[in-house]
Amino acid sequence: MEQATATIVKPLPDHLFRLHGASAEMRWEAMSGQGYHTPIDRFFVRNHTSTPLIDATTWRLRLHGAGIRWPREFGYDDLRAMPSRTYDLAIECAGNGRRFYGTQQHEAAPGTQWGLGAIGVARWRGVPLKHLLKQVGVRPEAVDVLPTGLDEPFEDYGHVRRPLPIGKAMDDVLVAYEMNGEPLPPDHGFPVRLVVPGWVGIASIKWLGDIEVSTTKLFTPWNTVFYADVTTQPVKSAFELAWNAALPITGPHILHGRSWSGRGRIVRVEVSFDGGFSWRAAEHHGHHLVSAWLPWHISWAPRHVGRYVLMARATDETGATQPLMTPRHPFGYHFDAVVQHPIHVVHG
Ligand SMILES: Nc1nc2c(c(=O)[nH]1)N[C@H]1C(S)=C(S)[C@@H](COP(=O)(O)O)O[C@H]1N2
Ligand SMILES: [Mo]
Repeated sequence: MEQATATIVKPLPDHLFRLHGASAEMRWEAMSGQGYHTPIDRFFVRNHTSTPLIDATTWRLRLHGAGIRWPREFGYDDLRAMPSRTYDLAIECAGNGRRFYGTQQHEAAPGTQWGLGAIGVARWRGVPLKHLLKQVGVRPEAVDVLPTGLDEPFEDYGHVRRPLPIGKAMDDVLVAYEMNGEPLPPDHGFPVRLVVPGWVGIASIKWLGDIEVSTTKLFTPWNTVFYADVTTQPVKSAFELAWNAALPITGPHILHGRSWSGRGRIVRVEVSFDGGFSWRAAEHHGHHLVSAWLPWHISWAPRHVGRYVLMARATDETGATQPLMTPRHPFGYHFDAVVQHPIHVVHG
């Protein structure tokens, strides 16, 4: 587990992160007292290999393939000189919550044992991908758009790359060079990454170097072996509390949390303090955005000291509600069940 420090550039202090091999998970208590966005110093990192250090002055983004008319390269300054857009968007790993297949459902799934901290919301600024694609003359026969990362090849699978259908690429995908008002940090894709709203994190390719536009369906290990058949992210919720947090009996407490869905706005959040027997509506505050998250809070006066299990359940505008159990998934993606969050109420 020490390995992550060598493959990730930014500091990973223990109070902000849990390390998982080459990746680092945000501790949810690190969002407590924070604003809408996840600060860069606590945004999770998921690396297949390690963070490359790229020189923006020599870096080029190459657009090519049978699906475009005028193949060309863009430099960093070319992109920065184009009209930009700024969006608040979540990036979430498909495997976020995987640990709970084992701990809650007694059927552990293989892979990184993320709790709920493989998500972050940032303010991303960049050039809409459709804007770049229009400049290179997308042909009507274009089918897939394949972004490739400049990080080291992953095992025998080659560079990290995953095709996007042309419809999504021409819709709301951003070619981002800024995160929370700063140039992208090395760990999050400097100089340029994709941000693909609502989709699994693997779609948001970091350290972008190459985009192929094809006229046939494309296949890479990242849409056949890994992350096959996963696109949008389901509904989830988390409390801004440590696992096994201790709360004094002297209440009432205002408990904070956030809920999100890759499929639409969150419309309702309910919380249970009694194992799912009764549920109370949480209050929403702040933004109510698509493809980001909804912060909420609820007041609670515990009656006795001892162990409690907190549960939060959200519903999005498509009507999808978090179930109590997620069907088994061979790779442990898309855990959307209500998470049972243990806490202790102690003498104040
Ligand atoms: N080039 C490249 N892009 C990548 C990855 C990677 O390892 N290499 N990891 C992907 C995965 S699985 C996720 S969940 C997100 C994580 O983004 P973050 O590290 O900025 O949080 O980046 C995606 N883009
Ligand atoms: Mo991921």
